[in-house]
Amino acid sequence: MKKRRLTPFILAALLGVGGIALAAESHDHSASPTSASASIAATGTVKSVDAAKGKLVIDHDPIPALKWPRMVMDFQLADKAMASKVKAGDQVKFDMKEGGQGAYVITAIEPAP
Ligand SMILES: [Cu+2]
Repeated sequence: MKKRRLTPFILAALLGVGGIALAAESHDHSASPTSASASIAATGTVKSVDAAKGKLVIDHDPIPALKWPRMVMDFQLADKAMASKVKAGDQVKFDMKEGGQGAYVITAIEPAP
């Protein structure tokens, strides 16, 4: 009886340690939506481009990783020069990551084929 009670506890302890080690090692290719450094791929249609501010308004498709429905929202470009790659009306593929305070930064963007 005592052994049966102990085993799950030990297993849980081992799994806990293993989980921490995994999280620390997998940040480069983690798909976790809660990780601040995770890049999230998305698609949508450019509504407007503000090249001076490096901002885009995109009508983006649903993003399951973030549980976002389709919506129109602002995105900051990681580099203002990226604004020249797209124009209003373009279908685009882009990568973004959380930039803090609910803002999202586009790190890569290209017209969708
Ligand atoms: Cu959105």
